[in-house]
Amino acid sequence: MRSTFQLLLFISILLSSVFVFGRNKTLNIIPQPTEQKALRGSFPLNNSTSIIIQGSNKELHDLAVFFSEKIKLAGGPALQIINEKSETKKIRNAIYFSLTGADPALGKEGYELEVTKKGILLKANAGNGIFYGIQSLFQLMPPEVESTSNPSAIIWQVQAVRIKDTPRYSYRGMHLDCSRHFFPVDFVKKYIDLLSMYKMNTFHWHLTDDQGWRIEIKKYPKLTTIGAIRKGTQLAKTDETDNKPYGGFYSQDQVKEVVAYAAQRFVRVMPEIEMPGHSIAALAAYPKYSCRQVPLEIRTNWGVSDDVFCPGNDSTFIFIQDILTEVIALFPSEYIHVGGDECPKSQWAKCPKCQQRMKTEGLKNELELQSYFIKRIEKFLNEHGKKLVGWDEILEGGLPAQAAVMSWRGFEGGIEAAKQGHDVMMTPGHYCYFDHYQGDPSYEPLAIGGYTNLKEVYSFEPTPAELSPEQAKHIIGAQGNLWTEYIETPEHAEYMAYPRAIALAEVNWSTAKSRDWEDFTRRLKSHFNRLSLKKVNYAKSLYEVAINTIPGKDNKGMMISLNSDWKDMAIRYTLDNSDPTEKSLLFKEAFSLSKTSIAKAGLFDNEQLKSRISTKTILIHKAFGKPVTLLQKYSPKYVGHGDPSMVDGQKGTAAFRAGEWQGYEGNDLEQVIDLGEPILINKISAGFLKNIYSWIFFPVKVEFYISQDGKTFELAGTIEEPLVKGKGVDLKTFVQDLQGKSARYIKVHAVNPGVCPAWHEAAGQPCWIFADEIEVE
Ligand code: TNX
Repeated sequence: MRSTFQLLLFISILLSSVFVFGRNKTLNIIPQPTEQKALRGSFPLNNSTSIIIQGSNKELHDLAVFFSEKIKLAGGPALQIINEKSETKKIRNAIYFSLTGADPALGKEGYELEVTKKGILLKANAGNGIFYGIQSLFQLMPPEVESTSNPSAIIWQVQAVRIKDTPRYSYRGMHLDCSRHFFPVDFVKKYIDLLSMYKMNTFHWHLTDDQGWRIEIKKYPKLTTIGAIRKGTQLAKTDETDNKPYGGFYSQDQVKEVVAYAAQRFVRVMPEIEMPGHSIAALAAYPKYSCRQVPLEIRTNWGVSDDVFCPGNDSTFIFIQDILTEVIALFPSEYIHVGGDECPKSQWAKCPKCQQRMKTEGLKNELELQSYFIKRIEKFLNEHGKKLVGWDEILEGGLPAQAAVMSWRGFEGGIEAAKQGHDVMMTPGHYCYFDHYQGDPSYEPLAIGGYTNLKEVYSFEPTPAELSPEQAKHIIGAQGNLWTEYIETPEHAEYMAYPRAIALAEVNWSTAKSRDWEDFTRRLKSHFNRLSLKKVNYAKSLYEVAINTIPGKDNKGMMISLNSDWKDMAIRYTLDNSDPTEKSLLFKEAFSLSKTSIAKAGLFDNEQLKSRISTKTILIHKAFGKPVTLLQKYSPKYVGHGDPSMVDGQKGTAAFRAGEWQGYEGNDLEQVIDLGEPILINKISAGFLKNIYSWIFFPVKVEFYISQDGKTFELAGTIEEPLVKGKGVDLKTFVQDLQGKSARYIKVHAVNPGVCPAWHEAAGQPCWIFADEIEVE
């Protein structure tokens, strides 16, 4: 009896949990609201639906216009806006926006939303909350609300739901570097619009750097007539330049337009004017504010310059303050970002005026001089009602009293600043640098380096556990950074920012407890549809299929394996260099190959290709999958595919971080392969990469040996490769002809050049050699 009862109880608990779970699965809002409950049915929108706003509140009226315009633009019904004084009026076929009655605990940005079959009630304590409620409403509507092309046959309705929502952090930012590459106003607006859709509230506009000054300053016109145009741009990762003049800047009118557009979306625009470093563009226009006071050219390549603003000279501060005066007038943001990062002190150490300044101010070293610089600027900003924000280098030599710190070199700077009682925006490189690769670099466009995939962004916890609750309050939020050295176009910028910015939006808004990767990706799938309709060039890298070779059963030979994180979708592949379709072979388990083939694979959801197509040539040769003995060890930084990497059939490409290459730092590659039995060998070859810019050289010598017993080896040939001065990238296969000699063992010894030559920027540092495959035919 008792057990039957328990069973029934168990089943009913199970059913109820399935029911709740199932219901939640119908809601796709990102970022995940604090509390939400799906209700039955939906609220239909039609031409007689009205938006009723409380009283004659101008802000609410503007929000109602914003809401109705977007629906109209998407081809939806034209909603009427009615000013309604009485707050108790019954809602019938109406959407009610109200600034009274919301839970005060929701603060300025929170909101309460109830959508039933009969009507919609959206309450908040301020316009910010109403705006975020509106964003949730859009996400409860068909995705076509993001379209601008009048889609037909859409049933315009809003899913019924009850929501109470408020953000975890008050600072939710995205940054865009418009100096390294310039982005047109229309794109900047689209970028801001996207931020606001995901309830982010800060656009960090990086307007000046060594490669271009991008904001009109009326008092100093040369900042843009000279400072906005560079002679050329570095080509990929080389020392070469395209020699094409490159420029662009925002006029003050355009800045105002962007600021107003953002304000309408409750996004603050925080400008960044870089100082004392990263200031070559300004100094090229006005060299007298540098220590050396010699003519300078705007940088055409990336990196850090030794010439920086001279704090020994009072006129430098007058110049900067004049600039900031115009900036302050343009940006209502309480925060003004002054950079402060990566400022070499070598010129200051040599500059008599700087040394004099240090004496009169009693500064012990150049770090304190940097701190003096930032503090002096902070004083000026504070006097004008603004707060200074700087990268975490502003901690060095002492933080200014009120400054907020953006922690980018990891968490440490942020932790230290929070302990000192300063507000902190967390933006550690590993999680927040969207200029990093987000997928296998062999398929991705060239990026600055690093690797930060969507899942890593989603796993980011901005508040370090070691802070006390009081200190933790100073972590005011997180930001994604988009540095654009290698990002030239709006399409590419969108590709790098999305969907990673969406993951970060949820990190910033939703409770840490509610974060759930599976559920996030489920919701994200529906957002991809919205992004497509909005013509956002988002990356599909998360769906990529990895093509690999793995050791076979009992460690014998190697098999081909195809992998993806998406168990509910199908991997289909071909081996004949054709693109896979919904009819191609379905991957079930690792398989073997008898001849060299080009494998292509894609991820399919209901017959639809979701991913980019992955391609890999698998080389099948006589050493493929044979046991290897490593006489010298590769670096843990570039392991390739581990010990069997040289015989796993996989070649590398120029993308040296892609994981195919095995790297040796300062030492040689030396490996013995056991072919299992004596065989006739025609050729042995070994593939290497050169990328001198990245300290990777060809071996100076490759020796090929053969042996019958694996103990005594006979030298079968040597190939020498003189080290020539240059900066190129190249791949080379070193081939040794053996003319049918018989052997069971082979040994390859590739000799590392040792240390980088005198002409190299890393002279004296260990050279790398990179190898991908040893082939035997
Ligand atoms: C470091 S982040 C920089 C930028 C570069 C970026 C590239 C920071 C404060 N400084 O100047 O663009 O790395 O990832």
